[in-house]
Amino acid sequence: MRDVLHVGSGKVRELYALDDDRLLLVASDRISTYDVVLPTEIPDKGCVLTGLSAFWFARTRTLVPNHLLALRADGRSLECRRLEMLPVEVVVRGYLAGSGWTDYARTAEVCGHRLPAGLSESERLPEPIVTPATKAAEGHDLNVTEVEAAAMCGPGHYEAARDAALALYRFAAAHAEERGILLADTKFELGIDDEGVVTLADEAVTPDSSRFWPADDYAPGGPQPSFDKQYVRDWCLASGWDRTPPGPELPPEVVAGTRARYVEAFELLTGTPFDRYLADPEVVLCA
Ligand code: Q0Z
Repeated sequence: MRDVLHVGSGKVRELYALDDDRLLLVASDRISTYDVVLPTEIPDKGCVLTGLSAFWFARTRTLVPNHLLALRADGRSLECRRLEMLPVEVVVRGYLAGSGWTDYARTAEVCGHRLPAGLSESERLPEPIVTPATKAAEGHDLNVTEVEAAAMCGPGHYEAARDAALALYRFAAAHAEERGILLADTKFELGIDDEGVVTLADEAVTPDSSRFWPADDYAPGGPQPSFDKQYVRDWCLASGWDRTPPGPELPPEVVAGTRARYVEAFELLTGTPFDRYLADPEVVLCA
């Protein structure tokens, strides 16, 4: 790209500076599993994730202000306001999965939330909980208590971020459930704008920042299949891969099956045919 400064790389995304006030977030077609980026891309995955983020940003902007300025015609790039990012990620969990389940099984608590005894893996929580994490150690998030998060962000900023995240989760989970997808948990990144307002940033409620479960197959008492990545995970483990880099190349049928699941999640959640999105990405912005 012409005259844009590369300012950061995620595992599967790139960040560029357009000017002092604006950033460009570009989602690639790369896929990671068990924290390893695979050598094979999933065609259109970046467009699916960018379109979903843009869809949620458009629909929640009256609930919580966000950083979206424009969705580019390539369907995979978002122009954003540059914010002062908070030093914690704000995870909202409606179900007990991942590190939430691990911590609960060991201590009956998750990030300082005391939960009822006897819950099983993947069970729905009585109320969603907010479990902040720091982006401290290389790649790996470290769960912290809300008291610790408030100390790191300043209590006013943390409380506003927590309230925003809970409101966003409740909205997105209700929308998704009506369309056959359980939003088990999702991670938000928020920042402060130039007027001091806590603002939603980064990506929003995508399969890369969330656990999406097919509602039809929901069976608490063990881990749930992931809506998007389950084919990839199952195939990788069945291939004998030991979860250390490099990951295996994916065969064409696994690529096609995975792409189809991403596209299905997009279409269920947005109600828009994915081909229409590719032809004119801004269709997802009319709330
Ligand atoms: C997001 C990240 C990515 C690498 C910084 N609106 C914003 N203002 C200031 N900073 C950010 C944002 Cl979104 C910001 N990240 C995460 C995304 C590649 C890192 F695509 N880092």
